[in-house]
Amino acid sequence: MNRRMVLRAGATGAAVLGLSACRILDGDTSLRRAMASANGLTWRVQRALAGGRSLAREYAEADIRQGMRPNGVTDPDAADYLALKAGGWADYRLRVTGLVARPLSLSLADLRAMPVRSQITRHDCVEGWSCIARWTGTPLGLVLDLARPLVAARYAVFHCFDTIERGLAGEVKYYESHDLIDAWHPQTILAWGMNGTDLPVANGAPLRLRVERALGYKHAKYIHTIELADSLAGFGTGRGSYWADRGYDWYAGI
Ligand SMILES: Nc1nc2c(c(=O)[nH]1)N[C@H]1C(S)=C(S)[C@@H](COP(=O)(O)O)O[C@H]1N2
Ligand SMILES: [Mo]
Repeated sequence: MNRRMVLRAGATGAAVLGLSACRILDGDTSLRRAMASANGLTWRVQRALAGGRSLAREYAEADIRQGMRPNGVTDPDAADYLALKAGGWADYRLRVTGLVARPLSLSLADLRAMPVRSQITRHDCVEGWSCIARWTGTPLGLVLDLARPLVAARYAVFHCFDTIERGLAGEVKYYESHDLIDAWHPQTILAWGMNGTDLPVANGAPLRLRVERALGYKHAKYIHTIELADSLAGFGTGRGSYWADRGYDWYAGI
């Protein structure tokens, strides 16, 4: 691309961000198709250049200057979620299913007994705000090692308790997905702790994902199941996440 094309592409991007993003990306517009192909390109270029192992910046304790701002769903009202919450998460189980040799059902105690990773990172929401917080949890790669994904597995799909949308077609549950490079990335953790305490409900209790080189919406909160799959076609409308189904980038790398 020459300089003018880059500038024009940048201006288009800025205009899109300035508008209410969900609305303009509704439907199968040419803008949406252009953004989808740019997204695929970023994914491939990132993987080719960095190989997927480069780390997101980590910060010092003194950089945590405010509480972690909750966003999206902050208080799920699903009956199964409320029952587990009332029981102090004693009956909570994380299920790992799909294309795995050994399906898992892990309690929070099981997860906490595994090696722990703690990291201070910056969360960037597509709506234009950031927060630095300490996240503590179990590396996702270690959990997947236990489940032994089959060779056909290409994606990890995260199923969440919360209803993000209610409409004529019924309830829509939040879901997300990642490729297996991000799933095994050293900073990708299933977090059960935040800023030195148990993960609050507003921020995804009892278990939420941190995948530090991706935008905020890729960090699924309220996870109950991780499903290994060979394609994203069978989930939602097939683009890999609640927000990707509504026109946002699936990869959303930063
Ligand atoms: N299950 C679920 N996960 C979610 C969301 C949500 O609404 N439901 N919102 C996403 C968005 S847009 C952001 S910015 C972050 C917010 O995380 P926080 O509440 O800890 O700030 O969670 C992401 N993960
Ligand atoms: Mo977000």
